[in-house]
Amino acid sequence: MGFKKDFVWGTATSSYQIEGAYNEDGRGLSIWDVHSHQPGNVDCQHTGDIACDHYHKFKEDVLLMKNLGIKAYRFSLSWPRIFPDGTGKINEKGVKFYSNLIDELLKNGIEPYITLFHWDYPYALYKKGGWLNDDSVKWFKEYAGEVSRLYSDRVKNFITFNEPQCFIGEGYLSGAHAPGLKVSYKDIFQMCHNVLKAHGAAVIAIRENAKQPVKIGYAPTCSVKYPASEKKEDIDAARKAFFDSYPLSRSVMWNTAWWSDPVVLGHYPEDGLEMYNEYLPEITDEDMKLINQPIDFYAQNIYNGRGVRATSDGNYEFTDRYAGFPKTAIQWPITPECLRWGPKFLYERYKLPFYITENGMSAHDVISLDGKVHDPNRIDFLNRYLLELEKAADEGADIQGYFLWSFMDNFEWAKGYTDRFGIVFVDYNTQKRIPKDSAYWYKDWIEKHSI
Ligand code: IFM
Repeated sequence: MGFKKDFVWGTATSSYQIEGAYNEDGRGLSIWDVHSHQPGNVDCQHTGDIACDHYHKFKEDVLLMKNLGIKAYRFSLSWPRIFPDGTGKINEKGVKFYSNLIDELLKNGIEPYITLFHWDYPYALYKKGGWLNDDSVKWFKEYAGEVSRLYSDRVKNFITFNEPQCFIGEGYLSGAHAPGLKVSYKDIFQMCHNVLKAHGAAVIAIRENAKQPVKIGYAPTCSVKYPASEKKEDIDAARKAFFDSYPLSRSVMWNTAWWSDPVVLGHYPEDGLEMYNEYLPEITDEDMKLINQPIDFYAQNIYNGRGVRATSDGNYEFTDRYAGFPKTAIQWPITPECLRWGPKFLYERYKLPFYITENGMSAHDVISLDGKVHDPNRIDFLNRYLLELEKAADEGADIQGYFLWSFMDNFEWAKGYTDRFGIVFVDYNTQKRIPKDSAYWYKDWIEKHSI
């Protein structure tokens, strides 16, 4: 069976990580500009001021994508580039930039997938309380409606949020990401609820303003729980572990069900409601109706996972990673099984057409003496992961597409430019792009798996 004939083979990036031009053409500040300019927040005091200079080099980048056989491109919009103050007055030059990018993609036969929010929150709105302010729902709705009005004549696929787990968990609980705060659980759960409401409001606004039928999705992240064996009891244990709500002691924001059940099923998971009860805001039926807007696809960013086995008392435990367990340069474990079991479990639960909206690895890439960038570890990673994804498709999950993270090396948030996730190497001194061996491998893979 394998992948569908019209499977969407893409790559992904995000605005702050690649665009640069942080203060050009009327762009407003985002919380990441302010955060990265504050000494001590990002490795080596790197900032996204210039990044990959994609703002100026987008035509070259799109051409490179085309030459590498990439069929679809998932990118995010910088909200403050369009609305410098987050709401109100629109920045025409910012609007034009994305319009030109979309035209360039379409001209080169590449399908655009827009993500509305990938973490670069307008600083002006942050100063008004950001996600903690109940008006944040209305602000995001205004932005989403405008994006739809501006681009839905040419763009058919929209994603509301990228990884709410991270921008709330890392931004406001661990403080590792912008805006670098550690707030109370009460505030955290209020923000979660507002983000989910903002998702629903955005879905409504996108549809209301769409110039043609559009497809709308949502892209959270997770750590997949996969079974330690093919035994039924281990599979059941892994499924349960995957969707169980995390206790407060365990990186609580990394919940899968907490972030996705309300969106797709219309309710928060019971175990979470019980565990977090004392910190929860008022949750009304009207809120849940808003959050539970029909969406067209479910997306998930998946990088790794954890093995789970059933225990004799009917519970489960995590399997140990053996000494020398493979890992990427950023120290994430390499667990290809997550691309089989993650999509299977998620499809089974949410029953929506499914996309992998991010997957890939960071490696210690260098330009070799022959002028090329050899990244055999990334090729091996991609090969193993995609073979597992194919198994999920064979086993019945309706998988529509895969977006490799990332098209090119970029600003890896608190790690600055020290980690390279791209299949295209970026020399930050010269802004030269060099496709790595993995880019040619992916090209070949796409060719073999397309009609
Ligand atoms: O670079 C990030 C991306 O912005 C969100 N998902 C994970 C990637 C790698 O850390």
